[in-house]
Amino acid sequence: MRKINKDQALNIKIGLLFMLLFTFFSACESEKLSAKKGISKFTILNIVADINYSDNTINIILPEGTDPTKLSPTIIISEKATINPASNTEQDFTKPVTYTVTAEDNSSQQYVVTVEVETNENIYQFMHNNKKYEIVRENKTWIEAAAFASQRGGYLAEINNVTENTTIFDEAMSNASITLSKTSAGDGGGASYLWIGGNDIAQEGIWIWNGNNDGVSTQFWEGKANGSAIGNLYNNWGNEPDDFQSAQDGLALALTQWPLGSGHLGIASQWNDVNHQNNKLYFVIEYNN
Ligand SMILES: [Ca+2]
Ligand SMILES: [Ca+2]
Ligand SMILES: [Ca+2]
Repeated sequence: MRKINKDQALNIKIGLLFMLLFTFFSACESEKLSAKKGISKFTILNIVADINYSDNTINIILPEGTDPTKLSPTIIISEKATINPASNTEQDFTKPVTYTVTAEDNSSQQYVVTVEVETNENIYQFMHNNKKYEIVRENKTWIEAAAFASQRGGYLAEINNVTENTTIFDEAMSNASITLSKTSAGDGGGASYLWIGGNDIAQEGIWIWNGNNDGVSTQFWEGKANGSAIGNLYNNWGNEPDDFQSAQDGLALALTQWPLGSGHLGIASQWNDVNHQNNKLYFVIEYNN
């Protein structure tokens, strides 16, 4: 048996003491580590999600028109926990996204987030020339329709050429499920129309494109039916505008001939000026990319 001297014995004792102290403090430390790994709030675009704590799922319904592919949720989690993916980072929510919250003690909990985007059954969408258009089957005055378009990030369509006019007309008649009688204008010969982005509200006979009603506009026509195009801009008037009863300041694309029956003032797909306040018509929204 090897003998140890006093100094060696002391060193061993000190070593043991340090080991004991280390173990003691480590135990204290692990007792203090938090196991909390909750999500207390999950919001996207200021809309608060439903959090189901029994199965750790999170569901949120976003307004129609929201693009689910690029959303950055703001997430509030337990103190001292971390989350992956991080709060305020963009995710594609086309499919459910799994978030992992890791507590301070390194335990973790997964949460599956499902985003649903509401659909507006009154809106028919189509593409033309790489631009998105919508035909909205809701009855609105010209001003209301422009506000609706603007709120969605678009504007009442500004028709710049015959192809655009024909495409919108064809989509409206063939694909947009429009009941013609629901979007007719009494002062437009009883025919059916869609609002597009022109008006002469500010000054009679000065026809401008201003489909989001923001005051920034381009004049495309001056005068009545015998007037003239401005800047060679496209127009597709029937035997119009006539400012009938001095009260027609909204631009409408006809879906039928007018007056109904005779059609001597215009044919389907041509434009007419109709009363922009009394008529509540369906409308066409155009979006810039
Ligand atoms: Ca256009
Ligand atoms: Ca007018
Ligand atoms: Ca008219």
